[in-house]
Amino acid sequence: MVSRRDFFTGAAALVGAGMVSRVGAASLPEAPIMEGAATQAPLIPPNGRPYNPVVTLNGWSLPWRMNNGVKEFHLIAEPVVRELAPGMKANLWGYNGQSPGPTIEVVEGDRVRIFVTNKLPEHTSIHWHGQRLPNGMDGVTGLTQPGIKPGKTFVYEFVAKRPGTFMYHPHADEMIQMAMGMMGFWVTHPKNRDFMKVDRDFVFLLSNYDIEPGSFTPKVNTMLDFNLFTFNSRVFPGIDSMNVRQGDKVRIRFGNLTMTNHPIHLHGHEFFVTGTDGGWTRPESRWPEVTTDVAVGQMRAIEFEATDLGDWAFHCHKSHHTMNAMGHDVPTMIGADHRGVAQKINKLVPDYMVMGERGMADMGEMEMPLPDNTLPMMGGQGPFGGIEMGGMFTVVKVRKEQKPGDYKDPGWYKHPAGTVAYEWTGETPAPTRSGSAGGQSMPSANKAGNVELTVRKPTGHGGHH
Ligand SMILES: [Cu+2]
Repeated sequence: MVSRRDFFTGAAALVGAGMVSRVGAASLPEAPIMEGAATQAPLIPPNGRPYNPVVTLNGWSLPWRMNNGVKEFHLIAEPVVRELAPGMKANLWGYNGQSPGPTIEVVEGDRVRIFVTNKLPEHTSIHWHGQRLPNGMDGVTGLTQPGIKPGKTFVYEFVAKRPGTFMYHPHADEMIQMAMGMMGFWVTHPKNRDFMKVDRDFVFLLSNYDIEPGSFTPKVNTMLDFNLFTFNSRVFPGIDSMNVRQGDKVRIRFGNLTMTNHPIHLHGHEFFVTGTDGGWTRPESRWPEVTTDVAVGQMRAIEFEATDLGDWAFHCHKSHHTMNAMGHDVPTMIGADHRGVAQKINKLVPDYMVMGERGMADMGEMEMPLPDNTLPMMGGQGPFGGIEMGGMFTVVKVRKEQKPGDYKDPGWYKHPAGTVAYEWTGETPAPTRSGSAGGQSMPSANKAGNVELTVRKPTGHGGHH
């Protein structure tokens, strides 16, 4: 906290330098508002200790005001309209115009003062998840502070002691406020700019929503059965690609504020988990992975060298988390013949169609009339057709020509001739099956025809998380 003595000497120094008026010094810092969901260029620090800025996927970093050596930020908790992907908007709660709120970037040892103005219809607070700070700055309503009432502004102040990866979120009516999208990323950069240096450093949060097709506002009492799984409150094909130069050392940091775990998977490269909620991992503790699970409330930083050119998928490996809302509660129809039924219903309902009797791949391209303000269950067009993904899916684009510091989308990868899977156009003889028991190490207990399976996906709730 600022002592009385510090305050008066600080104010005198400011007036003396003629930089900021007495009124200015006592006033709130500006609260910039972001209007779109596009990934913004990294924020190059205009003052303070230098650092290598991060890039927030479909997000931005909050500018600050330097006041007597203190970095001052202003967050506005407020209702926002967030575009989840082109074609779908959601009424969420967030900070400074978007959900999630802006990323806050500071340097180890910085004194940080954050003004939080509440424009929500109920009280709130901000908890600085993972930080070392005075207990009274921890942001837990009722336990360490009273709630910030609507229309009021509170001030948090502490020294960012530990470099690493953090998040912020309310600790007041928490289930509702997080279900509405209130959260943000925080990076404390190391004082030594060369420590753990990388060429690209991407960050985002994982969040989930339950928004019925055709509606705009999340159902806030949902506990497990969410139908939209997002990277930074965006779903594929609305999530920007992460564009890097071949040979770049790439770091991707993510924090999980959904209500379930997510096995995050990268194609074409192995990575190491170099950071967790508690700090950087020791080099001798690391092992190579292509998937790492991030539990609720956890953060992970992964690093890899982008050696191989191409468009590499990066996604949650729970397949229902790479689908948008329509993918839930649809019974399995594979193998069922609906022709007769469909014909009969068609007489009554001309547009009637049956979903998924040859698998669900048709759904990616199907031109079924959708309710307003919803997304196809799976979508996104790639250079070879429908990508058939939604939710937590994006692409890491590795290019030779991508200039250092250039984050622009280079378009789809142009594969060298002879390096793409292709169709076999020769004869396709019937496969040879082993008919005799002696041909196998174990004779099969049930020959085809002996067993009948009737499988149907449960339609009730609570099954998927
Ligand atoms: Cu997932």
